[in-house]
Amino acid sequence: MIDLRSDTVTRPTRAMRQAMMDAPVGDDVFGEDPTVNKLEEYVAALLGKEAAIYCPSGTMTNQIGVYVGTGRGDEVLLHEDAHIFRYEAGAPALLSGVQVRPLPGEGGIIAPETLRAAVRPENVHFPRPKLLCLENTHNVAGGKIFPLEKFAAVAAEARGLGINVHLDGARLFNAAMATGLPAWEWCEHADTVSVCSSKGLGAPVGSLLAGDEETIREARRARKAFGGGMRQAGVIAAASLHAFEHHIERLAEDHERARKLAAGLEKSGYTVEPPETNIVLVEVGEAESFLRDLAEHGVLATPWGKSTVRMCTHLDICDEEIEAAIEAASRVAAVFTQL
Ligand code: TLP
Repeated sequence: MIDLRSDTVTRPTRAMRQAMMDAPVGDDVFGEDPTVNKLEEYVAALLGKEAAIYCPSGTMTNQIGVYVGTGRGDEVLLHEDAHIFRYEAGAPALLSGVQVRPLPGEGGIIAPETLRAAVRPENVHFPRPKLLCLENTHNVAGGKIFPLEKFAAVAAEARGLGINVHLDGARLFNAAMATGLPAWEWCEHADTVSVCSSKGLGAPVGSLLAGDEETIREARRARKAFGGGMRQAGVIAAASLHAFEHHIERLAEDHERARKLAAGLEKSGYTVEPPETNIVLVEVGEAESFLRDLAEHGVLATPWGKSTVRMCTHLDICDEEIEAAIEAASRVAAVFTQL
């Protein structure tokens, strides 16, 4: 099967498994795992932040970001298609007791004026707006990049309004590779940043939350309370460290393959948005039946609405598989046009 459902489906490479085998370990709840400590320092430096904390998932790093950036009853402003709003099981309400305020915006981008209009003044009736969550690249929008100037502008607006900024950077390095800008340039405009090693970077597990030292100290308490304190976690942290050290540059290959895939699908008659990174959104008529037929031709993708499917390129997809996926989709299209 050619698995384009997500860039989370990758399996650890041989070199990554070797790094896991060789990792020195200790009890990370005691702060004694040398591999976890090294990973946290490495990622903090990569993002230009004072400190970082290693967690099992991007959901956990996002939710700890929400928790440390708010108090009970506060309001979190985010895009209506944000992962934190759509795909994290209601965790802001469940874990932090906050209200979320979804905002509109083309391509996952929130404009400064949209934020300004949504923020209400101090009044006994209103929740206090405390945190703005931004996402780069934007998953639901199809791996769209949040352009740096627009990101800086809305973050500056938030700061002017006394609102902290959290960046869901599950695919921040895709944005960095696609633009040629270093990841820390976006992070400068955020108080907390979540990055994942388990998406395009190809690790089996692991995300980090970065911020200033005081915030990350608080995040350590939250991680323990949320059940994310791990012991000899160096075994898995080694995979993440390997991913950050060796798999960032190669994201450019995924982007190139996404462009090839989009071009091939378009040639076969599908409507495709030109991808900016590694996510391709395809209009297919009826998503469910298309996916069933596509699977019969050996290709998996994800439904992304009634008539849209998502295909992701990643570490485990090579050029031949892109060709084969295009061929499979064109066969499905041919059957459609015969009906
Ligand atoms: N995204 C997954 C699904 O949950 C939709 C995927 O297949 O794309 N932020 C963003 C922007 C994400 O795309 C994801 C995962 C997460 C956070 C959560 O990461 P995990 O799965 O590690 O909790």
